Amino acid sequence: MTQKIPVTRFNSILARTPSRSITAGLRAVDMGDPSYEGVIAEHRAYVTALEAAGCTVTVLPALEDFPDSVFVEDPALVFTEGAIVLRPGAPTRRHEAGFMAPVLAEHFEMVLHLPGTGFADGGDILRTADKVMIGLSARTNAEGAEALQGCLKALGHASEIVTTPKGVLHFKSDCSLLAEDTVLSTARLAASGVFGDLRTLLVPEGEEEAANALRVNDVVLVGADFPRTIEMLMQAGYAVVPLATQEIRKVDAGLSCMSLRWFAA
Ligand code: CIR
Repeated sequence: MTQKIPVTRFNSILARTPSRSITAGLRAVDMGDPSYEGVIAEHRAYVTALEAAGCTVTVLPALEDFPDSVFVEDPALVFTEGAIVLRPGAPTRRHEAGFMAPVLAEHFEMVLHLPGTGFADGGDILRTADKVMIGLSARTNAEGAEALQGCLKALGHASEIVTTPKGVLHFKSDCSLLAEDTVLSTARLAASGVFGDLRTLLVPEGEEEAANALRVNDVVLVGADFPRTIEMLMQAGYAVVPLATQEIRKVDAGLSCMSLRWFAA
C-alpha cells in the first residue's frame, strides 16, 4: 500500500530570480515602486528559508520582459502526479506560461495544458488534504476554473470552485493551509463558510496580508511585519520563520506566490 504524503510535505521547489522590471509590477494600489535590490534580498532570504526547510530549490533565470515573472505560482500548478500549465488572467502575464512549460517538462513526466480559452491563476488555488479549491477572482474565470477541474481529475484530484472576496487579488491572498486540518484565513474569507469542517485560525484585524503564509514541512513562513499573527501561530505551536516582505508587498505579493512546490516521490 502506498503511504499518503501529507499536503504540507515538499522536497522540490521552482522559483525565479526577480527581474529588474519588477519595479513595474502590477499592483492594485500604488504605494510606490518596490526597490529591485530590496526584492532581490527578500527573494534570497525566501529561497534560503525553503532550503533550510528541507527542499531542493531550482532558481530559474530572470525574465526581464515580464515584470511579475518572479511570481511563479500563478502560471502553473504542480503535484506529485504531474503539472498543469495555466493561463494567467492578467494580459501582461499571459506569456509567462509559455516559459514555464519547458521547465515543467524537465521535472514532470505528465504536463497538462489548461484547455480552452478561460483563465486561471495559481494564486487562486488552495490545496487541502482532500481537494483542490479553485477561487473565482478577477484573474480566474468560470471557464478557466471548469477547464482546470478536468485537468485536476486527470491527475486524480477532486476539486471545488469557490469565490474570492470582492477586491481581493487572489483566493490565496486571503488564506493558506497550516496543517492537514487547519487553514489560516482572513475573517472576511472565513465568513463566507468556504472552509466547511476545516479548523480555521483568523489573522488579527489589520494583518489581513499575513493570511498568505506558507507551510513547508515543519515550518510556516510568515511576513515579518505581522507580529500579532506570528504570536498567534507560535502560541498555537507552529514553528514560525518570519521573512521580510516589505518590497514585494508593494506589488501585491505574499509568500506563496514566489514558488511552485511539490513532493517528488
Ligand atoms: C500580480 O498582480 O499578478 C502580481 N503583482 C502579484 C502576484 C501575486 N501572486 C500570488 O499571490 N500568487
